[in-house]
Amino acid sequence: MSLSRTLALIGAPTDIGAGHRGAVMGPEALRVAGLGEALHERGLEVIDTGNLAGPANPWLPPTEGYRHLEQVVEWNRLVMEAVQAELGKGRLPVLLGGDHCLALGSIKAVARHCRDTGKKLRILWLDAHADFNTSDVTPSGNVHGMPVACLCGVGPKSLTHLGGDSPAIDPGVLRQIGIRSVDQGEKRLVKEYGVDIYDMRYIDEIGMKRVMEEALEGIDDQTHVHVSFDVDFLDPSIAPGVGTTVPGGPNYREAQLVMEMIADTGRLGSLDIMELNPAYDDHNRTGKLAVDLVESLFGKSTLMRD
Ligand code: NNH
Ligand code: MN
Ligand code: MN
Ligand code: MN
Repeated sequence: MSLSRTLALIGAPTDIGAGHRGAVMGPEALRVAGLGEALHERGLEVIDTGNLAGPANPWLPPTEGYRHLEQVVEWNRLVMEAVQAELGKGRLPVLLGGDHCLALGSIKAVARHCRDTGKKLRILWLDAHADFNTSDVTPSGNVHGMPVACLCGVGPKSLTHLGGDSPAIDPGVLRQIGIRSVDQGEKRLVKEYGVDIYDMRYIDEIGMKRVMEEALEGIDDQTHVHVSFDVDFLDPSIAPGVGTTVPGGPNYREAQLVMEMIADTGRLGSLDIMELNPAYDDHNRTGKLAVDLVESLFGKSTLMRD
Protein backbone atom coordinates (compact mmCIF):
# COMPACT_ATOMS: atom_id res chain seq x y z
CA MET A 1 0.00 0.00 0.00
CA SER A 2 1.55 3.25 -1.03
CA LEU A 3 0.84 5.66 1.78
CA SER A 4 0.21 8.51 -0.62
CA ARG A 5 -3.11 6.93 -1.60
CA THR A 6 -6.15 9.10 -1.03
CA LEU A 7 -9.23 7.32 0.23
CA ALA A 8 -12.73 8.48 -0.62
CA LEU A 9 -15.44 7.49 1.84
CA ILE A 10 -18.80 7.14 0.07
CA GLY A 11 -21.84 6.80 2.34
CA ALA A 12 -24.75 4.77 0.99
CA PRO A 13 -27.36 4.93 3.76
CA THR A 14 -30.02 2.43 2.77
CA ASP A 15 -31.43 -0.95 3.68
CA ILE A 16 -33.28 -1.22 0.39
CA GLY A 17 -32.04 -4.77 -0.32
CA ALA A 18 -32.23 -6.16 3.22
CA GLY A 19 -34.85 -8.05 5.20
CA HIS A 20 -34.30 -6.05 8.39
CA ARG A 21 -34.40 -2.28 8.71
CA GLY A 22 -31.38 -0.49 10.14
CA ALA A 23 -28.42 -0.77 7.73
CA VAL A 24 -29.54 2.69 6.63
CA MET A 25 -27.67 3.89 9.76
CA GLY A 26 -24.48 2.00 8.89
CA PRO A 27 -22.46 4.83 7.30
CA GLU A 28 -23.02 7.16 10.25
CA ALA A 29 -22.15 4.43 12.76
CA LEU A 30 -18.84 3.83 10.95
CA ARG A 31 -18.11 7.55 11.07
CA VAL A 32 -19.05 7.76 14.75
CA ALA A 33 -16.74 4.78 15.40
CA GLY A 34 -13.92 6.91 13.99
CA LEU A 35 -13.27 5.31 10.61
CA GLY A 36 -11.99 8.48 8.93
CA GLU A 37 -9.74 9.47 11.83
CA ALA A 38 -8.31 5.97 12.20
CA LEU A 39 -7.37 5.81 8.52
CA HIS A 40 -5.94 9.30 8.60
CA GLU A 41 -3.75 8.19 11.48
CA ARG A 42 -2.43 5.44 9.24
CA GLY A 43 -0.93 8.19 7.10
CA LEU A 44 -3.64 8.07 4.47
CA GLU A 45 -5.39 11.10 3.09
CA VAL A 46 -9.11 10.61 3.70
CA ILE A 47 -11.86 12.53 1.96
CA ASP A 48 -15.39 11.95 3.18
CA THR A 49 -17.58 12.61 0.15
CA GLY A 50 -20.72 12.46 2.31
CA ASN A 51 -23.81 10.40 1.64
CA LEU A 52 -25.50 9.45 -1.59
CA ALA A 53 -29.17 10.38 -1.70
CA GLY A 54 -31.26 7.58 -3.17
CA PRO A 55 -34.92 6.63 -2.87
CA ALA A 56 -36.52 5.92 0.49
CA ASN A 57 -37.29 2.35 1.56
CA PRO A 58 -41.02 1.72 0.92
CA TRP A 59 -40.80 -1.56 2.91
CA LEU A 60 -43.01 -3.61 0.63
CA PRO A 61 -43.31 -7.37 0.12
CA PRO A 62 -41.55 -8.92 -2.90
CA THR A 63 -43.08 -8.82 -6.35
CA GLU A 64 -41.97 -11.43 -8.89
CA GLY A 65 -39.16 -12.56 -6.62
CA TYR A 66 -37.67 -9.15 -5.80
CA ARG A 67 -38.24 -6.60 -3.09
CA HIS A 68 -37.85 -2.99 -4.17
CA LEU A 69 -36.12 -3.81 -7.44
CA GLU A 70 -36.65 -0.35 -8.89
CA GLN A 71 -35.15 1.38 -5.85
CA VAL A 72 -32.33 -1.18 -5.69
CA VAL A 73 -31.41 -0.32 -9.30
CA GLU A 74 -31.45 3.39 -8.55
CA TRP A 75 -29.23 3.04 -5.47
CA ASN A 76 -26.80 0.85 -7.37
CA ARG A 77 -26.62 3.37 -10.19
CA LEU A 78 -25.70 6.10 -7.69
CA VAL A 79 -23.07 3.87 -6.08
CA MET A 80 -21.61 2.84 -9.43
CA GLU A 81 -21.30 6.45 -10.57
CA ALA A 82 -19.75 7.59 -7.29
CA VAL A 83 -17.21 4.75 -7.22
CA GLN A 84 -16.37 5.32 -10.87
CA ALA A 85 -15.82 9.04 -10.25
CA GLU A 86 -13.46 8.40 -7.32
CA LEU A 87 -11.47 5.74 -9.21
CA GLY A 88 -11.17 8.22 -12.08
CA LYS A 89 -9.57 10.72 -9.69
CA GLY A 90 -7.06 8.08 -8.63
CA ARG A 91 -8.64 7.65 -5.21
CA LEU A 92 -9.35 4.42 -3.40
CA PRO A 93 -13.12 4.21 -2.90
CA VAL A 94 -14.44 2.96 0.43
CA LEU A 95 -18.17 2.30 0.25
CA LEU A 96 -19.95 2.64 3.59
CA GLY A 97 -23.11 0.54 3.49
CA GLY A 98 -25.87 0.14 3.54
CA ASP A 99 -26.88 -3.36 2.67
CA HIS A 100 -24.84 -5.66 0.49
CA CYS A 101 -26.97 -5.31 -2.66
CA LEU A 102 -24.89 -2.17 -3.29
CA ALA A 103 -21.73 -4.19 -3.90
CA LEU A 104 -23.14 -4.70 -7.37
CA GLY A 105 -22.78 -1.02 -8.27
CA SER A 106 -19.43 -0.78 -6.53
CA ILE A 107 -17.95 -3.79 -8.32
CA LYS A 108 -19.46 -2.84 -11.68
CA ALA A 109 -17.44 0.38 -11.45
CA VAL A 110 -14.32 -1.44 -10.28
CA ALA A 111 -14.58 -4.06 -13.06
CA ARG A 112 -14.84 -1.33 -15.68
CA HIS A 113 -11.87 0.50 -14.17
CA CYS A 114 -9.83 -2.71 -14.37
CA ARG A 115 -10.78 -3.18 -18.02
CA ASP A 116 -9.86 0.42 -18.86
CA THR A 117 -6.52 0.28 -17.07
CA GLY A 118 -5.54 -3.29 -18.01
CA LYS A 119 -5.57 -4.50 -14.41
CA LYS A 120 -6.45 -7.98 -13.26
CA LEU A 121 -9.36 -8.04 -10.83
CA ARG A 122 -9.48 -10.17 -7.69
CA ILE A 123 -12.58 -9.93 -5.51
CA LEU A 124 -12.39 -11.09 -1.90
CA TRP A 125 -15.96 -11.56 -0.69
CA LEU A 126 -15.96 -11.81 3.12
CA ASP A 127 -19.42 -12.96 4.16
CA ALA A 128 -21.45 -15.59 5.99
CA HIS A 129 -23.54 -15.85 2.82
CA ALA A 130 -22.75 -16.59 -0.83
CA ASP A 131 -25.17 -13.89 -2.10
CA PHE A 132 -25.81 -15.92 -5.26
CA ASN A 133 -29.61 -16.13 -5.15
CA THR A 134 -31.91 -15.42 -8.08
CA SER A 135 -35.59 -14.47 -8.15
CA ASP A 136 -36.42 -18.15 -8.78
CA VAL A 137 -34.59 -19.59 -5.80
CA THR A 138 -34.47 -16.76 -3.24
CA PRO A 139 -36.15 -17.60 0.06
CA SER A 140 -36.75 -13.90 0.77
CA GLY A 141 -36.79 -11.73 -2.36
CA ASN A 142 -34.13 -9.58 -0.67
CA VAL A 143 -31.65 -8.39 -3.27
CA HIS A 144 -28.78 -8.31 -0.75
CA GLY A 145 -28.81 -12.10 -1.20
CA MET A 146 -28.25 -11.71 -4.98
CA PRO A 147 -25.40 -9.31 -5.88
CA VAL A 148 -22.82 -11.98 -6.74
CA ALA A 149 -25.23 -13.74 -9.11
CA CYS A 150 -26.05 -10.41 -10.76
CA LEU A 151 -22.35 -9.62 -11.15
CA CYS A 152 -21.90 -12.95 -12.91
CA GLY A 153 -24.74 -12.09 -15.28
CA VAL A 154 -27.54 -14.01 -13.55
CA GLY A 155 -30.41 -11.74 -12.57
CA PRO A 156 -32.73 -9.06 -13.89
CA LYS A 157 -31.38 -7.14 -16.86
CA SER A 158 -31.72 -3.84 -14.98
CA LEU A 159 -29.02 -5.10 -12.60
CA THR A 160 -26.89 -7.42 -14.78
CA HIS A 161 -26.62 -4.71 -17.45
CA LEU A 162 -26.16 -1.77 -15.09
CA GLY A 163 -23.60 0.43 -16.80
CA GLY A 164 -24.01 -1.47 -20.06
CA ASP A 165 -21.77 -4.45 -19.35
CA SER A 166 -22.86 -8.06 -19.37
CA PRO A 167 -21.73 -9.88 -17.40
CA ALA A 168 -19.47 -7.63 -15.32
CA ILE A 169 -17.16 -10.31 -14.00
CA ASP A 170 -15.87 -13.80 -14.65
CA PRO A 171 -16.71 -15.95 -11.59
CA GLY A 172 -13.04 -16.99 -11.65
CA VAL A 173 -11.99 -13.66 -10.09
CA LEU A 174 -14.06 -14.36 -6.96
CA ARG A 175 -12.89 -15.81 -3.66
CA GLN A 176 -15.57 -16.12 -0.99
CA ILE A 177 -14.35 -16.49 2.58
CA GLY A 178 -16.27 -17.31 5.79
CA ILE A 179 -19.34 -18.77 4.07
CA ARG A 180 -21.68 -20.80 6.28
CA SER A 181 -25.18 -20.10 4.97
CA VAL A 182 -26.06 -21.04 1.41
CA ASP A 183 -29.70 -21.55 0.46
CA GLN A 184 -30.88 -24.73 -1.25
CA GLY A 185 -31.16 -23.48 -4.85
CA GLU A 186 -28.18 -21.21 -4.33
CA LYS A 187 -25.95 -24.24 -3.68
CA ARG A 188 -26.62 -25.55 -7.16
CA LEU A 189 -25.88 -22.15 -8.70
CA VAL A 190 -22.52 -21.54 -6.99
CA LYS A 191 -21.48 -25.02 -8.08
CA GLU A 192 -22.64 -24.44 -11.64
CA TYR A 193 -20.75 -21.13 -11.85
CA GLY A 194 -17.66 -22.54 -10.17
CA VAL A 195 -17.45 -19.94 -7.41
CA ASP A 196 -14.35 -20.45 -5.28
CA ILE A 197 -15.81 -20.76 -1.78
CA TYR A 198 -13.71 -21.09 1.36
CA ASP A 199 -16.48 -22.11 3.73
CA MET A 200 -16.15 -22.42 7.50
CA ARG A 201 -15.62 -26.15 7.36
CA TYR A 202 -12.63 -25.67 5.07
CA ILE A 203 -11.32 -22.89 7.32
CA ASP A 204 -11.68 -25.22 10.34
CA GLU A 205 -9.87 -28.00 8.53
CA ILE A 206 -6.87 -26.20 7.06
CA GLY A 207 -6.76 -22.98 9.09
CA MET A 208 -7.15 -19.36 8.11
CA LYS A 209 -3.52 -18.81 7.17
CA ARG A 210 -3.56 -21.45 4.47
CA VAL A 211 -7.02 -20.38 3.33
CA MET A 212 -5.76 -16.86 2.77
CA GLU A 213 -2.62 -18.07 1.02
CA GLU A 214 -4.87 -19.93 -1.40
CA ALA A 215 -7.33 -17.05 -1.81
CA LEU A 216 -4.53 -14.56 -2.50
CA GLU A 217 -2.55 -16.81 -4.81
CA GLY A 218 -1.80 -15.27 -8.18
CA ILE A 219 -2.13 -11.66 -7.04
CA ASP A 220 0.67 -9.65 -8.67
CA ASP A 221 1.56 -6.01 -9.20
CA GLN A 222 -0.99 -5.83 -12.02
CA THR A 223 -3.84 -6.92 -9.77
CA HIS A 224 -6.55 -4.68 -8.34
CA VAL A 225 -7.87 -6.28 -5.15
CA HIS A 226 -11.43 -5.42 -4.22
CA VAL A 227 -12.62 -6.39 -0.74
CA SER A 228 -16.35 -6.68 -0.19
CA PHE A 229 -16.67 -6.95 3.58
CA ASP A 230 -20.11 -8.00 4.77
CA VAL A 231 -19.83 -7.51 8.52
CA ASP A 232 -21.92 -10.67 9.12
CA PHE A 233 -18.74 -12.51 8.02
CA LEU A 234 -17.67 -12.17 11.66
CA ASP A 235 -18.88 -14.47 14.40
CA PRO A 236 -22.01 -12.93 16.00
CA SER A 237 -20.44 -13.22 19.46
CA ILE A 238 -18.06 -10.41 18.49
CA ALA A 239 -20.26 -8.70 15.88
CA PRO A 240 -23.93 -8.65 16.87
CA GLY A 241 -24.73 -5.50 14.87
CA VAL A 242 -26.00 -7.07 11.64
CA GLY A 243 -29.46 -8.09 10.46
CA THR A 244 -28.65 -11.67 9.54
CA THR A 245 -26.33 -13.26 12.08
CA VAL A 246 -25.08 -16.79 11.41
CA PRO A 247 -23.23 -18.59 14.22
CA GLY A 248 -19.84 -20.16 13.66
CA GLY A 249 -17.98 -17.36 11.91
CA PRO A 250 -14.35 -16.26 12.12
CA ASN A 251 -13.22 -15.10 15.54
CA TYR A 252 -11.32 -11.89 16.23
CA ARG A 253 -7.86 -13.32 15.59
CA GLU A 254 -8.90 -15.07 12.39
CA ALA A 255 -10.54 -11.91 11.08
CA GLN A 256 -7.44 -9.87 11.91
CA LEU A 257 -5.27 -12.36 10.04
CA VAL A 258 -7.53 -12.10 6.98
CA MET A 259 -7.15 -8.34 6.94
CA GLU A 260 -3.41 -8.38 7.64
CA MET A 261 -2.70 -10.88 4.89
CA ILE A 262 -4.70 -8.83 2.39
CA ALA A 263 -2.81 -5.70 3.48
CA ASP A 264 0.48 -7.51 2.89
CA THR A 265 -0.34 -7.92 -0.81
CA GLY A 266 -0.17 -4.14 -1.17
CA ARG A 267 -2.78 -4.40 -3.92
CA LEU A 268 -5.97 -3.25 -2.18
CA GLY A 269 -7.72 -0.96 -4.65
CA SER A 270 -11.28 -0.62 -3.35
CA LEU A 271 -13.41 -1.63 -0.39
CA ASP A 272 -17.04 -2.11 0.62
CA ILE A 273 -17.96 -2.16 4.33
CA MET A 274 -21.50 -3.49 4.31
CA GLU A 275 -24.47 -4.62 6.40
CA LEU A 276 -23.53 -2.88 9.63
CA ASN A 277 -26.88 -2.50 11.38
CA PRO A 278 -26.75 -0.24 14.44
CA ALA A 279 -30.32 -1.19 15.40
CA TYR A 280 -28.99 -4.63 16.37
CA ASP A 281 -25.69 -3.45 17.82
CA ASP A 282 -24.51 -2.96 21.36
CA HIS A 283 -23.18 0.58 21.82
CA ASN A 284 -21.66 0.54 18.31
CA ARG A 285 -19.44 -2.38 19.27
CA THR A 286 -19.67 -3.90 15.79
CA GLY A 287 -19.00 -0.54 14.17
CA LYS A 288 -15.85 -0.14 16.26
CA LEU A 289 -14.75 -3.68 15.44
CA ALA A 290 -15.23 -2.99 11.73
CA VAL A 291 -13.03 0.10 12.05
CA ASP A 292 -10.39 -1.89 13.93
CA LEU A 293 -10.32 -4.55 11.19
CA VAL A 294 -10.25 -1.99 8.40
CA GLU A 295 -7.22 -0.38 10.05
CA SER A 296 -5.47 -3.74 9.71
CA LEU A 297 -6.62 -3.97 6.12
CA PHE A 298 -4.78 -0.70 5.53
CA GLY A 299 -1.61 -1.99 7.09
CA LYS A 300 -1.83 -1.47 10.84
CA SER A 301 0.22 -4.13 12.61
CA THR A 302 1.68 -4.67 16.04
CA LEU A 303 5.28 -4.65 14.87
CA MET A 304 7.22 -3.16 12.00
CA ARG A 305 7.18 -5.64 9.16
CA ASP A 306 8.61 -5.60 5.69
N1 NNH B 1 -29.37 -15.96 1.69
C1 NNH B 1 -30.39 -15.17 2.35
C2 NNH B 1 -31.31 -14.49 1.34
O1 NNH B 1 -31.11 -14.58 0.17
C3 NNH B 1 -29.76 -14.14 3.27
C4 NNH B 1 -28.87 -13.14 2.62
N2 NNH B 1 -28.46 -12.18 3.62
C5 NNH B 1 -27.24 -11.59 3.67
N3 NNH B 1 -26.34 -11.88 2.72
N4 NNH B 1 -26.96 -10.84 4.59
O2 NNH B 1 -25.03 -11.54 2.89
O3 NNH B 1 -32.24 -13.85 1.74
MN1 MN C 1 -3.81 15.02 5.96
MN1 MN D 1 -23.57 -10.27 1.88
MN1 MN E 1 -24.09 -11.84 4.75
